[in-house]
Amino acid sequence: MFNRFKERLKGFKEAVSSKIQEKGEAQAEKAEAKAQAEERRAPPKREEVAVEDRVDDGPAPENNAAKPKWSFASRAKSLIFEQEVVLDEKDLKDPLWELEMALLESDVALPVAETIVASVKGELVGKKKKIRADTGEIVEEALRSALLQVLSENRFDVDEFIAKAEKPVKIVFVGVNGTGKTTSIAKVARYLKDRGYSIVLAAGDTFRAGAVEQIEVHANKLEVKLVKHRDGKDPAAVIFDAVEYAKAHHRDIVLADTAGRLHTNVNLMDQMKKIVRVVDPDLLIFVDEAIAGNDAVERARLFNEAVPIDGTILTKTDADAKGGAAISISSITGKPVLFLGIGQDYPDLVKFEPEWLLERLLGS
Ligand SMILES: Nc1nc2c(ncn2[C@@H]2O[C@H](COP(=O)(O)OP(=O)(O)O)[C@@H](O)[C@H]2O)c(=O)[nH]1
Ligand SMILES: [Mg+2]
Repeated sequence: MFNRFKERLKGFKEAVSSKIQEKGEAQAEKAEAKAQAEERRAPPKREEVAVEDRVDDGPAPENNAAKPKWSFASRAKSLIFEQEVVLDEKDLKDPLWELEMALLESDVALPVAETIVASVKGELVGKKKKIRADTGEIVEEALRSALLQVLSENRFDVDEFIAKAEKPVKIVFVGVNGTGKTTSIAKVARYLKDRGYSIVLAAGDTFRAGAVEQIEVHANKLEVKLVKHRDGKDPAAVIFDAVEYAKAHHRDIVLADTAGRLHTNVNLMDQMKKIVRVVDPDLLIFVDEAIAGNDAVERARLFNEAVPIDGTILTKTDADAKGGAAISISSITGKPVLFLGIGQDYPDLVKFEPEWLLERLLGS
């Protein structure tokens, strides 16, 4: 997961480390030159001559058996690594450019990349660092806090929302074809069933041949009710009926499938608006795949403009090397990510938690 992202971030981390090293060495050289100049001015007494300066010609005389003292020069040398380096804006210019490129190449949306870079910069400028200490640590910490900030925007607890909402809770899933809507509905059905809720599925994809059969297979496997129309072509009517069924039978949650559609298809976008008008969903969830990167984020933005959406599910995160969509989608839409799909089976769904994602983005 996110292998390319991690790979690309390495360049930035190395750039900061070598800057600290470089600056530290320059500082140390100066200190050493100064110490040597002082030593020339006032040479140390006989017993203060450093070990390395003595010629080893046989056993040391009795009076030298005690620990020899270091010369000024070598003492300065040993202090190099204890010296603190302070990073300023100029030092960070190149590394931060490297970071911005890494983020953009990982499909992080431009405004989000800029926010992250600014926040990392704020964390690092003026930071003191001992050059011998692990330089990777401060960089890691700065990245962690910048990403966490972005991922924590629009926080939303879907469990709490569903627990408190009036029943039946109506949840409609929309998005383009093949991104994992139907699979996600089945996963969410399983997730909610495991938490004690009763579920009704609505076969609202009346457009694609085989779509009703596909969701029917899931309904049977999960042992939940499916509402479908034999020959109906109106998804709004199917979903409306599913809601009526849930009300009549005191079911907790309706999960409605819909046909895949592109935001450019005016008829299908109008159909989606009609569904929203007729059904008035409690949650309109946009589903897209993490591997689509920038495209997924752009589609989310356009769907949100058209309807608007309440949140997203990002699927196929398990197959995503870049991470950009997962980092950007909430920030760009202003809507929370509710779940991440991490595989093809029912349990391969995780409730979105910034910390969980952060571990996978930065962890090994
Ligand atoms: N690896 C992986 N595959 C997924 C995930 N979610 C869905 N898929 C696969 O994506 C394909 C399309 O899924 P489907 O639910 O039919 O998409 P829909 O057209 O949006 O309803 C199927 O082969 C799913 O198994 C996921 O989180 N990870
Ligand atoms: Mg489908």
